[in-house]
Amino acid sequence: MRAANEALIVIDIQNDFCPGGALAVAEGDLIIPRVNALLEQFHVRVLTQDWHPANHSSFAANHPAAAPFSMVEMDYGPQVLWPVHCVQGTAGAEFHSDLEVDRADLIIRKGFRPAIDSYSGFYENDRVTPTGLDGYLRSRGVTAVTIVGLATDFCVAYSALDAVGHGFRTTVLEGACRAIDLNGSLEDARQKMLAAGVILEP
Ligand code: VGL
Ligand code: ZN
Repeated sequence: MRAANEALIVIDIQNDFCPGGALAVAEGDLIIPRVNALLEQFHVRVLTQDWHPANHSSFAANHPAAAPFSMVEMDYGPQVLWPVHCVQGTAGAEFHSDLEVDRADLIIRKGFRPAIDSYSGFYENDRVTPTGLDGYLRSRGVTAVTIVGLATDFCVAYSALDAVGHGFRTTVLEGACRAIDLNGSLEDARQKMLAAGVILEP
């Protein structure tokens, strides 16, 4: 087992991010056996779940004439417009059936405010609205986090940058993640994580 001060944070292993899903990440399902094994090794285990209302502002379908994967300017800055995904209560928003969800201590849902997207498990994309994860980890005595899941260049990277910014020793296991890789976003995210002091391990 890992030390009691270490948490595993598993990002968004949901049907819509796996092959066949609405915003499928290539090989997204291949990481699940390793993630299940990791869940056995940590005392503190958190899952995040992308959880959008149907009228969510990150969906291209909710912007007239906007194409999926185009950019838009929100009140809080630039935002990618995504295909409709992870709508609350739908099969696409459920965790992949192979993920050992029962091993989780806490499930953090994010992206439920129609006007703000939320990539990070810690903060919404306005960078000021917290999810409560920081307080949960601190109250359980966590000082180091290991982050895995989908997608490396969006929700994993944003979560890792927030974690390291809040003083957690932060490791991303890249082999237990898969990326969307939109216009070089994977390499961009890797460089930002390295510059911020996130430890990238295979
Ligand atoms: C994600 C795009 C939109 C992710 C979530 O989990 O990386 N990406 N919503
Ligand atoms: Zn989303």
